[in-house]
Amino acid sequence: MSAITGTLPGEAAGARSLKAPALAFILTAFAAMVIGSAFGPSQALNYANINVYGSVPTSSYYQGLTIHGVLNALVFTTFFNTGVLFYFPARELRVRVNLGWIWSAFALMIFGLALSLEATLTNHASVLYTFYTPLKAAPPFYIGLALVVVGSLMVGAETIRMRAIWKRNNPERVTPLVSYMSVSVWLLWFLTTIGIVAELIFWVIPWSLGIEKGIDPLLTFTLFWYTGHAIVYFWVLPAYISWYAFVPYEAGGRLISDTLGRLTFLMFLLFSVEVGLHHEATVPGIAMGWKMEQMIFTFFVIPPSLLTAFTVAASLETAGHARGGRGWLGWLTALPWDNPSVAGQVLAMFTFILGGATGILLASMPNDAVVHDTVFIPGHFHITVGTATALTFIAMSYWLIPHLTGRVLYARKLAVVSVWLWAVGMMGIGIGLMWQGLYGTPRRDWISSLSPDPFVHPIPMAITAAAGLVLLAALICFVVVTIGTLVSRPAHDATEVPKIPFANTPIAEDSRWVRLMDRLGLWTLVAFLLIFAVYGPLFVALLSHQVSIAPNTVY
Ligand code: HAS
Ligand code: CU1
Repeated sequence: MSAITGTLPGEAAGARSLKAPALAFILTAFAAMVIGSAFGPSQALNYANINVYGSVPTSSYYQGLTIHGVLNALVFTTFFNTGVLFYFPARELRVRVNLGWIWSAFALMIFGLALSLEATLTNHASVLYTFYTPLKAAPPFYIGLALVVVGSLMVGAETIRMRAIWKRNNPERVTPLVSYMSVSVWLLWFLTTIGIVAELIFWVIPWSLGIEKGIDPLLTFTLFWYTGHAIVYFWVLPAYISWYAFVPYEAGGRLISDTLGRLTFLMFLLFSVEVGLHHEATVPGIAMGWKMEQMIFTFFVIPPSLLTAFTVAASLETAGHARGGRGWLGWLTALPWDNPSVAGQVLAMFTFILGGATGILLASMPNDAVVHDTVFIPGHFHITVGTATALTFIAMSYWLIPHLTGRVLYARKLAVVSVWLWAVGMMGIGIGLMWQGLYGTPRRDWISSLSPDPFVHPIPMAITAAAGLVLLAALICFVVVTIGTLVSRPAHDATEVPKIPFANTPIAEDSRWVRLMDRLGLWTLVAFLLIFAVYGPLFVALLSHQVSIAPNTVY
C-alpha cells in the first residue's frame, strides 16, 4: 500500500505513513461497495417483475440480497468511515498516531470480513443484513461481523486518545471543527454498538454455535434496532463532515457557522440512540407507551438535519455569490458543476431532501403502519444511505484518492457523468420503490417468481427497473475512474494533487457555548444516562420475560 501513497511537497514527514492505512480502509470500502452494488440491478428488475434468477432455489434470491445489504450497508460504510474518521483528525491535530494499532485493527477487520463473506458466499448465511432471529446463519458470519465492529472501535479509541493528547497540550483551545465532529461520531459509535455487540456476544453467537438451544426473537430484534437506527447516523455523519467542513471551501466559499456545525453533531450524540423502536412500531409484545416515547425522541433527531440543510445551503450560497452568481438561484448555477466532488455532493444533498422528508413521514407511527414492510422502506433508504452517504463518499473519493495516492484524477468528465447517473438512478429507485410500496408491494420478496405478480403497477415498476440499469452504468463509470486514477501517472507537483480542503472558518473560541460544547466527555455521559433512562426499563422487562425458540434449520 505504501508504494502507491504519495506525500506532497511541504507536507509533514509522517503524512505518508498516515495515508497508507487510510487508503487501505477506503479501497477495501469501495471494493465491497462495488461487489455489493453489482447485485443491485437484479433486485431492481425483480420489482419490475423480471426474474433474472431463473428457477434457482429461493435461498439464492436471499443470498444475493444478503450480499447486497451486508456489503453496501455494513461493510462499505464501516471501512470508509474508519479510514476517514482517524485520518482527518490525525492531519488536523498533528499528533502522533499509533500506526501499529491502526494496522492491527485493519487486519482484524479484514479477517472478520473474510469470515462473514465465506459464510455468505457459500449460502450459509442468507439471513439478510438485519439477521433477524430465529433465521440462523453459520457462526463465522456473526463472528466476522463482530470482529469488523471491534476493529472499528479500536480505531475509534485511538482517535479519541489523539484528541485527549491534543487537549492536554492545548488546554485553552477548542477542538478544531473536523476533529470535534469526528470524535463526536466515534463517541456515538461506541454508544451505538452496545446493542449489536451484546446481541451477538451474549445471544446470537452462542446460539449459532449450538451452546444455547434457543433464542428470543423479540429481545434480539430490539437489541438489533437499538443499534440499527443510530447506525444510520454513523453512515451519514462523515458525509455531513464533508458538507460542513469541505464542500463550501471546495466550491469557493466559506462555512457560515462553525458553531451550528458543532451543535448539530452534539445533538446527534445526545439523541440518536434512544429512537430504535421506530423500527418496531408494528411489532407485538412491546407496549404502546414505549413506542410513543421513542417516536417523540425520533422528532428530536430531525432538527440537526434541518440545521445542516440551512447552514450548508447558506454556505454554498456564499460560494455561488463569490463566483459571480446573482439572483435567487444564480448562486446555485454558479457553483463549480464541472468539479465532480462538488457536483456529486450537491446532488447528494438534493436527493437527500426527499430521503429525509420520507424519514419524517415514517417517524409518525400511523404513517409507518401504512407502508411498513413494503418496498416503500427500501425506497426511503436508497435516497438516504444511497445518496447522502454513498454518493457523498464517491464524490469525496474524487479528491481523496488523488490526495492519498499522489496520482492525478483519471477521466474527470467521466467522474462528473458518474455522479449525475448515480443521483438520477438512486432518485429513480427511491421514487419507483416508494410508489410501489404505496400499492402494497412487500419488501424482501422474490415477487418476480410469482405468477401472476399480484402487485403490478406498470409505471413505478418501469421506473425501478430503468433506475437499476442507470445505477449499473454509474457504477461502471465509477470503477473506470477509480482504477484509472490508481494506475494514472503520479502528479508532477503539489498543485496537481488536492490537499484536504479544511474550511477557512475561524472558530469562535471566546464563545461560552462553544467551550461548553467542547466538553465531549460530559456530553457522552449525558447521552448514556438518557439512553439508560429510555431503554433501561424496556430491557429489564424483555430480559425478565425471555422466551426460547429453537428452529433446526441453518438458512
Ligand atoms: Fe431512515 C428506516 C426514519 C434518516 C436509513 N432508514 C430506515 C432504514 C434504513 C434507513 C436503512 O421512523 C430501513 C431499515 C430496515 O432495513 O428495516 N430516517 C428516519 C428519520 C430520518 C431518517 C426520521 N434513514 C435516515 C438516514 C439513513 C436512513 C440518514 C441512512 C443514512 N427510517 C425512519 C423510520 C424507519 C426508517 C421510521 C422505519 C420504517 C419501517 O417501517 O421499517 C431523519 O434523520 C431524516 C432527517 C433528514 C432531513 C433532510 C435534511 C436535508 C439535508 C440536505 C440539504 C440540502 C442542501 C441543498 C443543502 C430532514 C441535510 C441546498 C440547495 C437548495 C436549493 C435548498
Ligand atoms: Cu431509524
